[in-house]
Amino acid sequence: PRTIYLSEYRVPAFLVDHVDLRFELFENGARVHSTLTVRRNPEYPGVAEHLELDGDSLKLESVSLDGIELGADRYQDQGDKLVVQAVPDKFGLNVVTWIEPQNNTRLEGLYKSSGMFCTQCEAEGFRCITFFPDRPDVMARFRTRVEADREKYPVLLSNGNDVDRGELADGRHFVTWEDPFPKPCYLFALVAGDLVLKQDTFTTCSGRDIDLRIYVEARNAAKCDHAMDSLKRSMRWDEEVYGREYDLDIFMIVAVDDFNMGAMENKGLNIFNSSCVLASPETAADTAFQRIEAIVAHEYFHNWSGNRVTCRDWFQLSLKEGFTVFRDAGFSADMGSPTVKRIEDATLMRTAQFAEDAGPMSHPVRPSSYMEISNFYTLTIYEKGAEVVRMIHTLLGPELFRKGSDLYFERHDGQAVTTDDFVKAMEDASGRDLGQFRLWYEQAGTPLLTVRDDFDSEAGIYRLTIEQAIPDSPGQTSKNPQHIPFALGLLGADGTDLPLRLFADENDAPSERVLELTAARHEFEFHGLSERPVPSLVRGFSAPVRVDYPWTREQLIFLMNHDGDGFNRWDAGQRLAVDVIQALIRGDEEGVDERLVEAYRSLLSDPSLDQALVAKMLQLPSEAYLVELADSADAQAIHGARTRVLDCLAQALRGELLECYRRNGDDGSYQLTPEAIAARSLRNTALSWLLHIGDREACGLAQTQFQDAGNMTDRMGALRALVNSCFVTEREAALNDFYQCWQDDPQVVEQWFSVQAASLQAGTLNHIRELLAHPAFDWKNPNKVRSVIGVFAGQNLAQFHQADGSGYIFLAEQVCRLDDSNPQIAARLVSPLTRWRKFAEPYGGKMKQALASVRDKEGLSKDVFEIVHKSLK
Ligand code: B3K
Ligand code: ZN
Repeated sequence: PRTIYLSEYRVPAFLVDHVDLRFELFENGARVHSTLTVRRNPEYPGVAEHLELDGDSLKLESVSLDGIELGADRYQDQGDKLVVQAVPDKFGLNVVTWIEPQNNTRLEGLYKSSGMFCTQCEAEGFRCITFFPDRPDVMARFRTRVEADREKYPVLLSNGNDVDRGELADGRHFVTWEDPFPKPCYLFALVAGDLVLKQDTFTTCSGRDIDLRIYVEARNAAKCDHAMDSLKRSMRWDEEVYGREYDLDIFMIVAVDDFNMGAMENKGLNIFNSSCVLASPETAADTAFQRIEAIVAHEYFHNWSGNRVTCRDWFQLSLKEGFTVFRDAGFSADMGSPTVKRIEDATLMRTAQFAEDAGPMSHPVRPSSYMEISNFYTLTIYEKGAEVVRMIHTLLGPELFRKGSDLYFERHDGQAVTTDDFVKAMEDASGRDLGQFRLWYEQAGTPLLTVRDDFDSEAGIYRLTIEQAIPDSPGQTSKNPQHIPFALGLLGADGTDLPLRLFADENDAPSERVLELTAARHEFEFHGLSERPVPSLVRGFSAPVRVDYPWTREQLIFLMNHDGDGFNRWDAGQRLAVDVIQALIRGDEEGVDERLVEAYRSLLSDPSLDQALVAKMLQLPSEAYLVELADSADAQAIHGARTRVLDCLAQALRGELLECYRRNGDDGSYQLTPEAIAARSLRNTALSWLLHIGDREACGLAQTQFQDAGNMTDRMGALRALVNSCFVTEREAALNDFYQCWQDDPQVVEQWFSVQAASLQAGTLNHIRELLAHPAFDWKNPNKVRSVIGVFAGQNLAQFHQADGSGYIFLAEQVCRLDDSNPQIAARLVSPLTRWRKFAEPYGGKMKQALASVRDKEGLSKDVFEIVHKSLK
């Protein structure tokens, strides 16, 4: 496969002003009639004689230019390209193609999911529908006529407004849609199916009534309320916080079962993975409710950050994704607990994005090359991209940031632009120089900040030195220092924040500062201090960096109790737990430090603390995070040490846990407030810890909770605790019961698969093989594949990393199998193996072998090829 470089970017030779599409949908295929209004791009350097259109898996039926059918000598069908020779400056081009959606297992382009037709075009799926300049900087107005059997497909949808509909012969009908906004073809969408409609209205800030529609299969009709509420809240929030009003008269969401990712922001017609839109308290857990709210918002926000202003080329993907993730994070923070949201985002960054950034697929937020763009929908593009925007927000402050975003939307409305255009708008609106800051887009790798301090008690001066270093990454060495906002607080002995005086005579000094690091080494002095302070570093995770500072355990406990920054209180607890677990792994300590137990005891027994924060603080650092922190990870040792800490905490705090369980009992109502979510989280954490140590009484509590739960969070909490306990009969009974009860609901069955795939019981791999043979498992459905294979390989450290390599061989087999039908899913699934360098022997070597077996498969897709080859290099 060929590598594509950013440096090769050229403006398109031809522009398309208008696209007229007609889809004839049948059971054995679909005929696509496309008429393009084409003209030469005046900005194209040189003269292009031929028009080149992209295509993939198309059967070409005819080509006409200005109404005259062309003979085969006038064009070449090269499979991935249609070249039309010697075209005039302006012309109409009509192309008819035949495609087979019913056989499309890649789920890119037009395909079928549970009997309905649907599309996924981003990034390069439109070329699987018809020949077209499939690149985001070609923006056209689309008119789409969909024709299908009326009985089978009563609902026919596309982007924009429906402008015409009618009956056709043979029981067929059509609907015509027109989208007034020019858009790149990756935002095109079509749906045809037998769907029910949930409707609502939203009145915009300027008083326009928008028709909100969620289309789902009839059996899901009762599961749309949460998505609809989330949509209305997002629309209001975007008006209030960003001044962005919705622009069409209709906004549609369609739920489909077979979808490669979460959802897609097609103009006016968002298509969602069912699991990211459908929810009821009985069938979806709190995490699902929160995820749905965030994804509905994310896709909606794309209407401005992505659709009205789009990407010039796919190297600029983070322009829309990073910014939109930043926007949805702000929304979620405002809808719930900002501290908890920050903890969740930082956890994802530190656990998974840092790992990606230190691994073989490490790439900058704006990459400079790729083989398969689908592989670049990564944590770096999305989450690190959002952190980069967040740092701009921190450096500019909220008012100037808003000025910058207003300028960006105004200046680039209707255009396809670059991350640099975004930064430029921020600079122009604020007057700040973000020249060095741009390195965040260009350099890969996670900066490491080494922080050291000393206190001059005589002079009352506290000195902080901060050094930054950015590790080498594939294709990038000796990097330059980046511009890092470093939020700092200093705590006095009584636990309060001290004033941060940068000069001896500074009056009214603030108690928190954002220091701006720009050099490889900085030294800061804080004056007028009567005692050595305890530093609170990178408050709120003000930059996506690692911090090395020699905290003592006493200092960490002090910060856990007193830090004025909720995020850093949590962080101190994590660091303390990590320190204790690592000491056990190294064998430096025999038992679990009593101070950790006491710290957890205070968390559990003080109801005056913010319970949402406590619920997060009680979660021990994950195994994945411990792997990420290790130089050479011994998977079983990590699992063993973490388990020992859990055992010890649960044994020592049995009374407190039971009390916490009772105090946080279910009051029968299901609310999604931070308090209610925290209460459910606390009672289920208490339950799982108690079952972890085989507590009989807790087993009874879990069984009762499992039976009586009024919501899925509690039912699943009880099931998970039982599945990971030693109570064999009880756990088998609960699993069977659960399946009997929910077998007709695919999304609940997925949760049932996942809880088993994540099981800590020995022999889980054999059980996984049984699950793959279960009648409810479906190789063609990405959610099922993820819920079994993805969860096992990605979240079950101890069972996946078997010393004999059986987990790796298993994964390699499944990746090869999936690569033939759905390369995108195969490429995602292989990723745990790409971390082989991180693992100690015998793990690392055996992971590498498994990866090599994937590399040697015949007819490997471009998707998997790129990942496997880069990881073995
Ligand atoms: N933009 C889509 C992702 C498309 C992925 C294509 N492989 C969803 C989102 O980020 O909103
Ligand atoms: Zn997105």
